[in-house]
Amino acid sequence: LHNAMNFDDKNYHSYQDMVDFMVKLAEQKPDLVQLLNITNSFEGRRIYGVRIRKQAPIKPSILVDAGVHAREWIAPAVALHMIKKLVTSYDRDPKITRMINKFDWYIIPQVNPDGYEYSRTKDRLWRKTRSLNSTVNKWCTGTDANRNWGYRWGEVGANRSPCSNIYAGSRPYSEPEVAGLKDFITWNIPNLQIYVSLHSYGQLFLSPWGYTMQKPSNYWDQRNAARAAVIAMKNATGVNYNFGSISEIMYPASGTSIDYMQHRGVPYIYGVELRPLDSINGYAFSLPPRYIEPTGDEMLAGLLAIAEYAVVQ
Ligand code: ING
Ligand code: ZN
Repeated sequence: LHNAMNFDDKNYHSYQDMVDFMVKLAEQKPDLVQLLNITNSFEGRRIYGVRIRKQAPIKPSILVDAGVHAREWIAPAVALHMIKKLVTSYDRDPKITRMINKFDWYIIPQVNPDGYEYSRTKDRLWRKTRSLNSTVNKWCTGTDANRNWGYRWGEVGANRSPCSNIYAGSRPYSEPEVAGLKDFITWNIPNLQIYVSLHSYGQLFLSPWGYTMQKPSNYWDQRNAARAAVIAMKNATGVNYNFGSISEIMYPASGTSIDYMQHRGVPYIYGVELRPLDSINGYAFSLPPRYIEPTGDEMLAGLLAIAEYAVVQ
């Protein structure tokens, strides 16, 4: 890849291609894009992200992560599409320019590269990390990276068996990907205002809590921001998204990054289930590449609406 602007963001890519894009982009646009070295995966891959910031001083932050679950390919593809669109639209699109001037954007498109490569080459429906387990079930590999966070770890909607697809891990932060991401956020992302974790599928905006049916005190504020996002998404492409708390409209789940961020006091937190709506057309996790652009465009419109809402509050 000689020019990051030639990156084909309308197709799915190997992890190495994603990294090449981010490295090249940061090289070509140093005043707008900085490469972030997050941590290393279990198998030793380096996990990168980008920060989109137009000059100091430090502003409030937005964090987007994707790829937590290996088989949900649309999530990293959408994150990469958004990176490219944000960068190419700066000083062209007034809304995007304004929100880059108001926030520092941290986007980490692939936080589970081991699982992703395994899904690409061995088992398309792989979900977890690829860490080796040392218990009696040591022939079962991997931990659910969205059950491995330390707040209310392993309480509900998580499993203690390494053979489960929702295995919580041997202890909180047993996964280097999760521990490294948590440390990076703690030490390197100041004043985090908006956190969005991209998953698929179901077309849902999910807010805390996952571990309980109870609603956090800022539930209605989060709900109002999500309503603005859902309207913006509909205006962008005609798509329909629904909103609710994780435990309420999906299923109880503890040890998620969403609950961790809520516990830390981040004001706007969403787990997003991207397209498709359901599996009746047979796509499920294998959404054809022609959907990357509209799914990315509507997600960016939703994010910009949340950012706008947070600025006004
Ligand atoms: N669903 C999520 C899961 O981890 C979720 C639900 C999403 C929970 C975001 C918390 C945050 O089970 C998928 N599709 O993985
Ligand atoms: Zn997921």
